[in-house]
Amino acid sequence: NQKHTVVLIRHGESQWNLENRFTGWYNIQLSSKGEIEAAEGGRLIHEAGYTFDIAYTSFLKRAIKTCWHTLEQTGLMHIPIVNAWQLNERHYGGLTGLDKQETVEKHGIDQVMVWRRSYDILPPPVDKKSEFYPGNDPMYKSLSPEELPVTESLATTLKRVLPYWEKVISPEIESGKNVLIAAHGNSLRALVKHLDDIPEDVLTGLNIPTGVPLVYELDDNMKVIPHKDAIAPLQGRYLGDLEKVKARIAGVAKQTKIVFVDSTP
Ligand code: DG2
Repeated sequence: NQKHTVVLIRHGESQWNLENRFTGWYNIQLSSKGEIEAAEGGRLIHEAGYTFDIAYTSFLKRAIKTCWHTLEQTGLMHIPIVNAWQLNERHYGGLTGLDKQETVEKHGIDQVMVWRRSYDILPPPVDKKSEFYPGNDPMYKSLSPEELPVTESLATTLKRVLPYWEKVISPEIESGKNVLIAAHGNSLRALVKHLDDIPEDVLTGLNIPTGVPLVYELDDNMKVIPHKDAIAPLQGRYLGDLEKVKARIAGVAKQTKIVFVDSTP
């Protein structure tokens, strides 16, 4: 069986990841640490000997910059880069810009975890007059009104990520091309739900770290060939020191900590 390779990478730490704010479609830049993480991710890919014919990324600069760093480190800055809004982060609706921990203090950890990790519950919508509504951003002028989100759950994110994977990216892989995808925490969670066939309740516990390459080998039927070093529920493998990767996964989960209120008088 012929093998295909696709490498996924979540962008390096963004300025709003650092400030712990809900980001979604907000076009924030990488933090200086994020720039380093992205370059480090690219270096790991290069050391592991992977190469690419084409790269896909979102419309958002944190993923685009990560894609550039990866291609720079792998000596592949000449290959085509396709920008797809369909790979954007899930739109965080009315939560965009809010501090994640302050939102826990205001609405409680259960509500915030529903907004962050439930499969199909939508965060409150963004006001269409807000700067955070993509319809007010010329960058999205080619999108039809139905394509412009006011909020998205993982399920609605999957409804744009999956058709893009199936119609555009997957045929390129099947034709023999090696593909890099530089995207986001939740657009990648949507994609690996499909690749690894992860049930909704298991997906809730899945966090993807910033700037760590995630490599998938696929057979001719585009089915994932499980790797022995994969961290469940994923079947693809992260590059780099697995203990460090696990610590970074835990860091994503810890962005919203449980708050214990001291009620002693
Ligand atoms: C984060 C993910 O997206 O946040 O939108 O805040 O990958 O673009 O930094 P990214 C955001 P969580 O779903 O982990 O809260």
